[in-house]
Amino acid sequence: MAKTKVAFLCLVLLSFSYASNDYGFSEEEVSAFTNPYVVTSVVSNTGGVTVQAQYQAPADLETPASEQIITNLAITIQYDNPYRVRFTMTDANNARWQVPNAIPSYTPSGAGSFYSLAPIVVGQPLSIKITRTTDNKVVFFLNPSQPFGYNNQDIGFANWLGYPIKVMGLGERISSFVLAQGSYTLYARDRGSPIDTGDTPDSNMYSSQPFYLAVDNQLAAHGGLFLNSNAMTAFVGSNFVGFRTTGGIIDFFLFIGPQPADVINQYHDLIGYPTLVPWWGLGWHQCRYGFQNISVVSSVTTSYTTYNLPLDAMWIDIDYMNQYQDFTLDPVNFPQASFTTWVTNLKAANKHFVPIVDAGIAQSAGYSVYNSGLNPNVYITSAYKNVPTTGVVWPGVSVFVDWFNPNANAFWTGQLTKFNTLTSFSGIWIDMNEASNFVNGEPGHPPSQITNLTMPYTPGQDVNDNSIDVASIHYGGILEYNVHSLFGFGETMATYQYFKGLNLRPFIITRSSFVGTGRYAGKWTGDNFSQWSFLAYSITGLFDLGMFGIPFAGADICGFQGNTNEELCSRWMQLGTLYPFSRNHNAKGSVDQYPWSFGSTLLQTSNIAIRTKYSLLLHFATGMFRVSLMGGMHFRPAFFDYPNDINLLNNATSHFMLGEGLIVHPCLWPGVTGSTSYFPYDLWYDFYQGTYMQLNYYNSAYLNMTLPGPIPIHIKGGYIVPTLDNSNTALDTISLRKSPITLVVALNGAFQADGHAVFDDGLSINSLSGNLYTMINYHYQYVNATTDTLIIQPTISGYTRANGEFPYISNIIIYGCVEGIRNVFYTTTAFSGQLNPVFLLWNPNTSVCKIILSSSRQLVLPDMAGQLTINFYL
Ligand code: MIG
Repeated sequence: MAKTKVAFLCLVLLSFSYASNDYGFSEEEVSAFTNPYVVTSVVSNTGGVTVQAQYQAPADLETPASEQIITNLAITIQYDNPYRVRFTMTDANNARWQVPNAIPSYTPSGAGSFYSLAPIVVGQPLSIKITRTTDNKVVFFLNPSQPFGYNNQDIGFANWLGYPIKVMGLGERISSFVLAQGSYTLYARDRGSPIDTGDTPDSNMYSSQPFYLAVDNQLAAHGGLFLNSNAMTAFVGSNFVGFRTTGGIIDFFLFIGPQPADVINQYHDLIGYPTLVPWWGLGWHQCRYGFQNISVVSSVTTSYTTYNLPLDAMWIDIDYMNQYQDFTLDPVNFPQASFTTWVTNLKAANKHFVPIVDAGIAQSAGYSVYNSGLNPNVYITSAYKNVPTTGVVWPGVSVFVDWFNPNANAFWTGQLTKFNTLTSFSGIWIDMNEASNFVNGEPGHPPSQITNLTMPYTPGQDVNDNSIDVASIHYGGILEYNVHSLFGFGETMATYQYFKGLNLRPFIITRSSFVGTGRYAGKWTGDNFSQWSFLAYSITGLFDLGMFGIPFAGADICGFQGNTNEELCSRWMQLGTLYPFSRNHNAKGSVDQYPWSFGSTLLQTSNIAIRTKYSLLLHFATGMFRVSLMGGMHFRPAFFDYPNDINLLNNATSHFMLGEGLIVHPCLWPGVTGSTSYFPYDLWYDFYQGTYMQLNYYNSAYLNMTLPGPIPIHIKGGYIVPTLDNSNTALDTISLRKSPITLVVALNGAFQADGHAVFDDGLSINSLSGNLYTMINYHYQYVNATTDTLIIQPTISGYTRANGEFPYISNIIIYGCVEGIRNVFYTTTAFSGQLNPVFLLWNPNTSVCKIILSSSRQLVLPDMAGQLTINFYL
């Protein structure tokens, strides 16, 4: 490809973005950009198309030396399944870098009738078009009149839809949920939360997630994954999405849609469903950077009990380490004896310890961890000689494990095993795994032999910025240049192997991620700020991570960098306890932000918030289990549930869904005691009280948001949510599992409602694969004018409750109950009789019925073999 054209690629894509159907170029200009690859052969069959294409230099342009043109392209278009097409384009003559491990292997099943097959013509410039047949919309168009280039270190292409779209995804960054038109850098980098508006090309953060979701004006959606690990730019235009990468191949997956949630499911079908999360992981976590010593940690732990607040895990940051060396304890401030006493008590109180582990391994002669990685060598090799490449991180000069090395897993699991005997951890927090480097490249050397000066294209930043030398070499000769953004993914997979060896669900929180990370770990959003805007950005961050298949995610609650305040922290506790992963974390030197650090407003709000999460823990566990079973999202944009309601997309962070039945309206603003809030068109009831929401003409209602108080949650008519009574008293999720269950039944206009609950041991890694879970379906329906029925039906009964777990259903609360209930009968396969509730309450003003049972008249339900039917006589 000629220099002029290469230079134009970026410019052109950007310029095009500002004029939707009018490209803003004269005809001659457009034809000058014609795709220089001419098709030399096409073989089509039912599984796809195989194409050969050859570069033909446009006569008027010269080829600069820095561009190494790939002359012959081997192209396949594979009909993966009725909803997915895969395009691969690579050098027909030489092997190129391809991303391993990101997607599980699969057998293509061929096209259905939802998309057109791709016609390709010999002798023409390469052009591929795929149309969605349900609405005849183009969902992929490699437009021959638009820029396309395939050079060794500079590959560019775009999907030209030709109609306006809104684009989401393309992480990791801090941005609005719908991305502004512009260019976005994808490259793993340790950089704490710059705001990316699309014209700030070096605002890339910890992960590379080259997946997008696009929604058009008719609200039809398609998606794309550009499976490529090199540093790249993604271009978001008004009517196209383009990519320009610095290596690898074009491996692009198209998801046909047509609804946003369909696209997300189609994407998750490809990359694999997320790993199960341990029950305790869904509880409340406290962390801080800057714990001075184990006594401080211990007193924070004790304060949780003193203030009668639930807590499931205490985390310790790099403060515990000896000279910041992984897998060691500081003998002065975290001496082994006091540490062991603390962690023993912690575990006796049903709580867990999660330590940080950093990516850099100190290069220190007497450090046994470093030494054991030398023989056999597991480190990434220097570009200069056959020794480990080095960087500088917290412990000083450090080396980095090469996750491509076949000995790396054994080394890593060995270290974790030893470390567990030292610290009895239950989960691992992996930080700095971009991998971060405080200097550029190797100390004592120039940053790299591969730099902006040698690269024909630089995506936003020098690839060596805060990176180990990108010319460093991995096992088998793989260049760091190609796999830089895969470091965190590799570390995550190795850490997962450790937990798998114990048959435990992994509790791994990683900072860097790539396509496929969710199969192994959860993630937090990194170094946010204690600022109101970051409260809202956290919602965007979790939507993105959910789309990327990493649903177990959270942001640092109350904010990391800078000082929080009581009001912000109170709002953050309200919202953050509804993240799937709820952890309060703070930077060193910032004011304390524990629930008790300010005043009674924060303390009371924290108590309500954490206990609300615990009352919903079975709902969270069920929702997360279902995502692991079949993909999709639990914490998700309301727009995905109401894909015809553009208001929900335009104000995506004002509300979110927790599963199908609950909508949350967080308070994201200071000085506010309530807000007029928008609801999607449906029946909604206040989740706590059962009062029916009267919506105004604009589908809005005023929601009280006074502090201290609960976050507004509403349940949709037609849904049943199980809640846990012991959330009032429990101080951890282990005791919470002994809780009776209250069923909250919200009726729709037809007096119906449905829900689910999944029960398992909350710990085993094989609960899903081994069918060691019980799934209960709840179905409430109108039978006749005097009878309603609740059917409780186990669909899978693989889990036997441990003694005392989820002993019975204590209450059935019915919202939208327009008549009082006089009698309750129940029938099981073995028995039938009258149920004698302690109380049958009906409030005609709120239309709430409460059937209060007692332990002596218990309904022992969760793992029963047969169906249970409860008849309510009105
Ligand atoms: O260079 O371990 O994002 O959560 O507290 C900073 C100290 C290293 C960055 C993490 C942050 C953590 C901090 N770490």
